[in-house]
Amino acid sequence: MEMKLIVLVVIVLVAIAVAQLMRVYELTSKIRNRREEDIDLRVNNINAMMMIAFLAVFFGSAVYMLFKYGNGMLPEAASIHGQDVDWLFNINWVIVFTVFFIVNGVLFVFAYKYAYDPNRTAYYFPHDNKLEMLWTVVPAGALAVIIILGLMTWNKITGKPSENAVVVELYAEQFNWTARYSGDDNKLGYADYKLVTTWSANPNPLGVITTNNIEWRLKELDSTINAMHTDLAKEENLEVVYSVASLEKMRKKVEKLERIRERVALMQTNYTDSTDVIAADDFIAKELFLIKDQEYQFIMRSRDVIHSAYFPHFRAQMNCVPGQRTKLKFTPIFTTAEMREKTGNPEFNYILMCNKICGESHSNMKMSVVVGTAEEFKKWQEEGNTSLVVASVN
Ligand SMILES: [Cu+2]
Repeated sequence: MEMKLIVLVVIVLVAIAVAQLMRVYELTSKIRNRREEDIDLRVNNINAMMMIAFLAVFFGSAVYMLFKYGNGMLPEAASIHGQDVDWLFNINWVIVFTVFFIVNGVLFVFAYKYAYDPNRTAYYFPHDNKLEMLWTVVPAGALAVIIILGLMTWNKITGKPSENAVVVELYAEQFNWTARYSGDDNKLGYADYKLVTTWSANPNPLGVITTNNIEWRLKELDSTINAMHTDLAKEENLEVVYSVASLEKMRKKVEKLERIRERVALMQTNYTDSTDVIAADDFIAKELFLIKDQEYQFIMRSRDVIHSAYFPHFRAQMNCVPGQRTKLKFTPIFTTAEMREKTGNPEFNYILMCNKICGESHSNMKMSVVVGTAEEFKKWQEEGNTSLVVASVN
């Protein structure tokens, strides 16, 4: 604390000293009958030279960093559209660096070249329509090219998938991912957050809709609602005393659960055994196994807050929003083994990360991703890495 105070006092005193020095300088200038902007030629030329010196250091360090870090930290893109994204990035870099070197070069060279010279007067140049047109149209054209190319690539990522695309759901929650494969029918069973339960009797963490899950959810809701009514009845009989606040909270919660129960009961009349069939072959996994050269259509859902599914090596990212289904597609083109060879890193693994700060363990929200052949996928499945979503039905 004391140290901080001393530092603060020193800073304030230095500021006052600098202000006073400037004041002294101004006063002496006045006495010598010189204006503030009157600088002798020698100092002026030193300043001009410094412009060139600065430019050399500035460009030198930019080029140095370009070579040292320019390659980026990600290996070659491992998806079809990922290669397009990298190409687009490179085009942007070419434009950005060209403009950067031209504009800054001209800025500092001119500052040097046109430094004050007592034998030269300024050229009067108020306006030029051609010049105005040129520096409006050229940047606008360059931006249009960047935007149109970007939109074309974006549509490739988010557009309609081909008929061969395999549908996989990525379910995000604080703080993990679950992958749900759509199975042989390539159709994901319906899901509804109102059916989400981790009740041990019949867990349904993804809220998948089946007649059985609806039945179990109703049982769970009934049991919770009844228990709460029992508690409220005890309070009415003066067996227990709750604070006004907690009583209000309990009443609100019961009302909410009853509303949910009503809607779940409605689902029971709307859904028949045919919905069970769609969900019956869905299977989930805590690791994402993808087949090389197979197109995938990912459907993202979130249970709680906004997350973001980020596959750095496939150059793919999409937000996962509660109450919404967001989509993204890509085709992996290198297996994990091939990528290990490419990167020269035998430990290399693909990864899915959360790219929205979603809570305290956000940084742990990852899922390992493996790319292999169709045979390897089958083997992976047989090794028991997956489980049916409706396994607990029977
Ligand atoms: Cu997250």
